Amino acid sequence: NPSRHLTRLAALAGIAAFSLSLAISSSAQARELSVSTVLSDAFPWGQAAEKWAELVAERSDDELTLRVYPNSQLVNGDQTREFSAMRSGLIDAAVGSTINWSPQVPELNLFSLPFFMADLDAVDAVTGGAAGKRVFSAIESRGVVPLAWGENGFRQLSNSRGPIDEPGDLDGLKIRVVGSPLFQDTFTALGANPTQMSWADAKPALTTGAVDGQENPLSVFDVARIDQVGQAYLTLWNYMNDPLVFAVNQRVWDSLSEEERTLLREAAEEAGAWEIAMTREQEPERLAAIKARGVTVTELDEAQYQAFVEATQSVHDEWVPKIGSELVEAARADMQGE
Ligand code: X2X
Repeated sequence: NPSRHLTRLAALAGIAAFSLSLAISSSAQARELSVSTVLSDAFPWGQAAEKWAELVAERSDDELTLRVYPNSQLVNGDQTREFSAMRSGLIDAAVGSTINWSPQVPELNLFSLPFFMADLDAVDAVTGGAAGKRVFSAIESRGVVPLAWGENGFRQLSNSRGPIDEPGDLDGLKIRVVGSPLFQDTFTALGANPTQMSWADAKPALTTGAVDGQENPLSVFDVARIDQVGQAYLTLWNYMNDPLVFAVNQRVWDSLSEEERTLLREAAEEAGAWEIAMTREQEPERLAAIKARGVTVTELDEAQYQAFVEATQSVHDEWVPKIGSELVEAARADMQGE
C-alpha cells in the first residue's frame, strides 16, 4: 500500500528532523539574553542597546546574542520596576536610566540632585571618577553587574503655559515626573505640583492637559515630538543629567565564560561611548529643529540659574544623607579634579 508507505516515510522524516534539531541546539551553545530599555531605537537610548547587541553578535559569531525589548515591555510599561526585574532574573540585562533604578538603588539619586552637575565635564568627572566606581559598587551590591555608562542627557523643562525663567513661574504647574520621591521634592520646592507617572502614560497626560509640563533631554523631546502635544515652552536649565547604565543580572553573569564576560563588557563600553558622543553631537541640531517647530526656548542667565539653585537647596539637605554623604563628597572631589 503506497499511501501507508508514504505515511511511514513521513514519520521517519519527522523523527530525523526532530533529532537533527536536537543535535543543532545542543551542539551550538548559542545563547540569547534579553535586554530591557525604556526607549526604542528611534532614540539614542534604544540605539545604544542595539549597538551593544550588534557588537556582541558580531564578535561572538552569533554564539551569544542580545535581544532588545524596548518600551519597558518586559515590565508592562512600569519602568521603575526594571531594576527589580533584572535583579530577580526576569530580565537578563538592561540599558537603564539612573532615574528609573533609583527607587531600588538610592545612591543613583546622586545624578538627580538638582543643579549638582553643572556641565558635561562635571558629568564625565563623576561617571569616570571615584564616585562613578562607588555607584557601580552600589549597583553590584544589589545583585546586578554594571558594565558601562551611556547617556540620556541633561533634562530640560517644558510646559504648555508660558516661558519659565524663575522658580515663581512654576507655581501651581502640574509636572509629570518619574523615579524616586526626590523628584516630588524638587518640583514641590519649586512650587509646582509634581505627578509621578511612567513614560507610557506621559504623552497621553500631556495631550489631554492632565499635566502642564514634563522634563526630558532634548533628544527625547525632539524624537517623541513633545511639541505636538502642546508643549510650546522649553527652558534649558540643565538641572540634572540622566546617565544610562549597561548591566547584567548577577546569576547570568556568573554563568558566562570569562571570554564571554570580557566580550560583553567591552562591547557595552564601546556602545556606551559611541552613544554618549552621538547624543552630545546631535544636541545643537535637535535644539535648532525644536525651535524651527515654533517652540519658545528660554535660556537662563547666571542670576536666574542661581535662583533655581537656591530654591532647591532643601532637596540637597534632605537627600544627601539618603544618597550617602561620602558618595556626594567623592562626586564633588571628582568635579573639582581632586
Ligand atoms: O520616562 C522618562 O522621562 C525617560 C524616558 O526619560 C526615562 O525613562 C527616565
